[in-house]
Amino acid sequence: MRIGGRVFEGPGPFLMGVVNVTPDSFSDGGRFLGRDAAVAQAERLVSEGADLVDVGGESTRPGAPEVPANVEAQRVVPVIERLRERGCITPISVDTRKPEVARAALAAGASMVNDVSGLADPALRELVATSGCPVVLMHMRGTPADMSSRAVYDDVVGEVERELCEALARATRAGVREDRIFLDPGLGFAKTAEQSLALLAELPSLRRLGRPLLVGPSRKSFIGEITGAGVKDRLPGTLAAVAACVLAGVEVIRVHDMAAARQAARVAAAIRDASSSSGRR
Ligand code: PMM
Repeated sequence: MRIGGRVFEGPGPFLMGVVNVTPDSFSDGGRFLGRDAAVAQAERLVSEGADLVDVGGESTRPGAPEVPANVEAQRVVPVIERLRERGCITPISVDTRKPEVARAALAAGASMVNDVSGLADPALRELVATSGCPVVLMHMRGTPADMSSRAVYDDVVGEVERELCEALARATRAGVREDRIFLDPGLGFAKTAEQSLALLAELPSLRRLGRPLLVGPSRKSFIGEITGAGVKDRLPGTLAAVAACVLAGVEVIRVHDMAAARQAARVAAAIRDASSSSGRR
């Protein structure tokens, strides 16, 4: 798959670094709200091995209020512009649910849309279809404001698979090319810790949908529920989840702590590749 100026080939894993230009993200809220701090963080992620940088201007933590499109665009667009001015050639995705924000970000130099609502907005579907940019369709139910009350499933893996399949069909009916789509089970979005763990355990079943997977386990609350660690202390748990993603064949993993995740992903990939090339049963 081509994203911006880069072709992503082979099993990966490719790592997407997170830059939240928000006052209130659960993982790093307020740390990178100023343009220069956000640009410096993006450049640090790239120097530590990020294959992609994901810039977002709206917190999607449970219960977060919606941010007006103009405020969100004012947060992300100057960061993307500045990164491009400074010669950043790493592809940038914009983490947004809103067509106005996506349009402005793509014009400023972003190459991909990462939508936690799975292109629920028809205007965003149309924009992605006409621009031809790659897109991440993530699974969620409801919105960040009400998703916690919607984490009710009989069979979380089967239902997430079916709802991602519906999102994929909606997107392609609107003209989005199927070969431009990544799918993401949305760990922690309308999922309890137990449900996120079931999805991580059964990632290979999402491969039946025939699209590359992107997964974001970094610092998520399921790690806190298992270990009791606060958000700032979840790196070891995050690395265990990164390794699980790699061994399950996930193509792109979204993380905050790039250098550590890069090392964990490299070792897990070496284990994965050693087992498939050993020839023993
Ligand atoms: N998680 C967050 C935000 N955006 N996008 C995708 N595709 N997948 C995710 O799991 C995801 C996301 C929430 O985490 P953050 O507040 O640290 O960005």
